[in-house]
Amino acid sequence: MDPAVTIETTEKQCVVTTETLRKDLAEVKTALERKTFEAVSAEAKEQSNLLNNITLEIAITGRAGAGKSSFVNALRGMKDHEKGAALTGVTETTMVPQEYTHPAFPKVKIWDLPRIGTNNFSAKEYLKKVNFSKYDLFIIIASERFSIHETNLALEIRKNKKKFYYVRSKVDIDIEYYRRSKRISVWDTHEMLQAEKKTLDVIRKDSSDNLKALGESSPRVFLISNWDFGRYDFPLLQETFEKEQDEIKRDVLIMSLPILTKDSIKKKKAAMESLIWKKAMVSCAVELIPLPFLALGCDIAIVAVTMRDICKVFGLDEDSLNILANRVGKPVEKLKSVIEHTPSTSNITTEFVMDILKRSAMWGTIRVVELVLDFVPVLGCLYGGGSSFATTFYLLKNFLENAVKDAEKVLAKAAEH
Ligand SMILES: Nc1nc2c(ncn2[C@@H]2O[C@H](COP(=O)(O)OP(=O)(O)OP(=O)(O)O)[C@@H](O)[C@H]2O)c(=O)[nH]1
Ligand SMILES: [Mg+2]
Repeated sequence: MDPAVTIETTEKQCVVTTETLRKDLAEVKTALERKTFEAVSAEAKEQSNLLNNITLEIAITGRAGAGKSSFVNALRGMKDHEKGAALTGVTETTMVPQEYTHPAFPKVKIWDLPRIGTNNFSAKEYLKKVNFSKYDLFIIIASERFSIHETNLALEIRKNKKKFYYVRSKVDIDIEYYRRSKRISVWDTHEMLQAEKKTLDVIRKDSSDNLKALGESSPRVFLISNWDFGRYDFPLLQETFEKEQDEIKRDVLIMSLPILTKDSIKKKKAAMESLIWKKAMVSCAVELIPLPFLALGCDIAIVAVTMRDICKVFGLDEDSLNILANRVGKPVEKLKSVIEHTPSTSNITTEFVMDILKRSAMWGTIRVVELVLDFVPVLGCLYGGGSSFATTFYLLKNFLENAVKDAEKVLAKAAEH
């Protein structure tokens, strides 16, 4: 029989079996098999604070009225006209890139760039003016056919070895136009789905042919609606730019994009799992606070900060909940009512973590440590012979599992009619 150890990290229990532990620690084990303990510790230290250290700058560009500012808002999970949102439907031209920081992670920035294709437009000059080298990726957005301005810009971006993605916005308008022209009732689900598929197929082929005619050999175009961001090709676009970023930036991207589907929660969970073993290594390597009642130490402040980051990543902090409530037009209290396990971020203090640790003093920690060391013996080099690592790891892991459950419930509540 697989030995199961129950540890009580909060009111909820976390059951650790040999099998779950092997899954939980697979990544750290592989890292330690491939590199020295010192190299893995150093990397863990560098990467453990990626949400506060790594910058991610996304540039949105396109012609007048293409939907640039609306895309900026949708990426930030915001509604147009919300306080702090990018202004949409404006007629005045700005020649300066507008910076919008992510509501929860200030190192993630989305840039609303000036319009392209205005008088005497030169892609080279434009990129110089907007200081192109600082962006990690460009979104080139058009609400109609792509023109020579978009392809010239893409060519120039490619020359400068940066990534770009063609996005065709406002597909909801095309679908609605088709529906009306064919007199399809909105209540006829089957016909509606057909109408949607037909319209998207036509736009896809048309955009692709149009870009080929302009010299793009194998164009990729993502069809989206800024008004229904989780639908159409946005999930595919998200997946594509995640795949094409380096590992670190990819994790920042996954952690910071808004939760639109259950799949985004799954991806965020995987990214956070990869982060918490690094946090656990760091937490027992620096500024140790000895905890006599547990005969071990771990950096309580790191644990508290990580718990707050988990809340932000899963949209469970106050600001994210307010933004979501606004987006879906529901009182924030309604969304909060389904959160069962995750405390409000303002309550996640070092005292809060201490309290959990104190209450957990009688856990089966020793058995867990034995299991951990059995699987990854080298963790015994860490402070406390691995016990600090196991404590921090399972404390955070349990918090993460609960946050995932709460995020799923909030998503379901937000989608309720
Ligand atoms: N139906 C629909 N309308 C959209 C969509 N995206 C943007 N719009 C609307 O299109 C208009 C222009 O959108 P903006 O986001 O302001 O476009 P922009 O590219 O920032 O425009 P400028 O900054 O003026 O060049 C606004 O009225 C938006 O509400 C979309 O996907 N679907
Ligand atoms: Mg704009």
